[in-house]
This record gives sequence, structure tokens and C-alpha cells, in this order.
Amino acid sequence: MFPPDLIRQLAAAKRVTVLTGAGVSAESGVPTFRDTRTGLWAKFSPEDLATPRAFRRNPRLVWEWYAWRRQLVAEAKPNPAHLALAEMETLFPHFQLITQNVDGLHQRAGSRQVVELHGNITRTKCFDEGTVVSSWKETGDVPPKCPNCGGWLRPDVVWFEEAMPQAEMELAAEASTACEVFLSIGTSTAVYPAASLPFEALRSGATVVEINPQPTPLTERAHHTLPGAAGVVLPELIALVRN
Ligand code: BV8
Repeated sequence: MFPPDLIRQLAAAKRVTVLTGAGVSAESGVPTFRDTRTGLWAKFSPEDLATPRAFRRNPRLVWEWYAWRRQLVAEAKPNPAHLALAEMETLFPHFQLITQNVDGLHQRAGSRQVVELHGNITRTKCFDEGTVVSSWKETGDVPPKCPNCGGWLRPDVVWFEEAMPQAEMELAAEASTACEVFLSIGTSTAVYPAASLPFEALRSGATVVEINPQPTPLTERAHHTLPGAAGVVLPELIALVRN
């Protein structure tokens, strides 16, 4: 059952912003960031794998962890949550989707405007030059070498203790403070500065909605908490809003 005032507000809203986290891809079979320790990687914590230091210390291990995750993502399909978010772009005059996810599933579901705060695992860049590399000679090196400078290649994602992409952060901050309704979906609200966005929306007077089967640091501050799976809750929610 959805709060009637939320349905009314969404139906009349002009500006809606959404922040998604790994929980939105969970129903596509992509392990959430903190579940990625299942199986092969049980003995490592993601924070020990997704940092420049970890890469310098053991580039092969980190490259192979991402190669494993890239394979999972390639086999994954967008789920009803991704599809509902793609439809939301057509329901509101100003709609901005901001994602912490690096799997590119929002784009594959048809979302056209996606702000990727943490990069994209399907893109590769040179560790030394920072330039995106779309093809390289397979020489058996792991990680492969940059065709331009011979340095290591790495996934084009934002690691812990790496600076955030400035343009994306500015877009996200603007969309979070200018919206009437902010939905935080499938994120543990644990990683900054992305996790500050729903609180900035609150401070700016937006109605903040959380969709997550578990409580997070945002739960007690959100105006509405919809406890459930994004792939179930979102399609039901927009069915009430689109009519
Ligand atoms: C920065 C890409 C500053 C990589 C990710 C020391 C030095 C510098 C910075 C710091 C520091 N100490 C702390 C920091 C800040 C740090 C940080 O926040 N650390 C945390 C651990 C405390 N942040 C950073 O380092 C950021 N950079 O601050 O720069 C700076 C400035 C100048 C110079 C240097 C530094 C960069 C952070 C980016 C990290 N990269 N990903 C990769 O993917 O490999 S973060 C990673 O975790 C994910 O991408 C995701 O964004 C993030 C959070 O995860 P979630 O998406 O929320 O997923 P999670 O598994 O946590 O939760 C899933 C949720 O879904 C759960 O709540 C669950 O209940 C729910 N769920 C499950 N199923 C469903 C569901 N919900 C709905 N439906 C379902 N079906």
C-alpha cells in the first residue's frame, strides 16, 4: 500500500531525482557491492580491492576481480526496476537518474540520461594516463598494457580514496537540491560523497523516499520508506503515478 499523499505529489511533480545503488541490480543477479565477497573473493573486503593501493600492490588480483565482475554484468539482464526507471524519464518534465552502480544496466534498460558517479566497469582506462582505452593487443599480460604508454590498464571506475568525477558530482548535487521528490533506491547509504545526496535533498525541502528491504542511515530521516525489493515496489509505484 503506498501513502496517498506520495502518489498525489509524484503525479503532480515536475522535478524528480533518483539515486540508485547496487540493490537495484541485485534482482539481475549482480551481487551487491558488499555481497561480492561470496565465493572466490570471500577473503577480501571490497575496500581492499577497489583502491589504487590495492591495484599497485597486486594488479593481477584486482584486474581479475574486475574481469570476474565484468563477466557477471555481461550475463546480467536489466530487471523490472531498471525498466521502471527508464519509463520514469518519460513521466516527469525534469527527471534525473544518478547511479552509484558501475554495471551499465540502466543504459541497457533504456535510460538515456544517467549520471554515473562511480564510473563504469565495462570501460577500461590507462592507470598512468587516465585515458579510456577501447582496444589493446592481448599479449598475455595481466593486467594488459596500455597501447600508448605501456602502463597498466585498469577498470574505468572510481576507487575508494580516489577523487569523484567533478562534472558528475556537480550535476548530481544540482539535481538533488532542485527536485521536488528524491528517491533513494537500493543503496546502503554508506559511501560518501554519494550518500550525502539524499540528505542534501532533505535540506533543500524535497520529499525524500527510500526503497530498500533493509534500514539504512537515511531511513529515519526519509519522509516515506517503502520496504521491499526495487523490482517489485517501483513498477507498482509508477503504475499508480502514470494513470
Ligand atoms: C572520495 C566503484 C575524496 C568501484 C565504489 C580516506 C581517504 C579518502 C576518502 C575516504 C577515506 N575514508 C573514507 C573516505 C570516503 C570514501 C568512503 O565513503 N568510504 C566508505 C567505505 C566509508 N569515499 C571515497 O573514497 C570516494 N572518494 O571521497 O574522494 C578524495 C578527494 C580527493 C582526493 C582523494 C580522495 C569514492 C567512493 C567510490 C568508491 N567506489 N564503486 C567498484 O564498484 O568496484 S563504491 C561501491 O559501494 C559501490 O559502487 C556503491 O556505490 C557503493 C555503495 O554500495 P551500494 O550501492 O549502496 O551497495 P551495498 O552493497 O552497500 O548496499 C546494497 C543495498 O541494496 C543494501 O542496503 C540492501 O539492503 C539493498 N538491496 C538489496 N537487494 C535489494 C536492495 N534494495 C532494493 N531492492 C533489492 N532487491
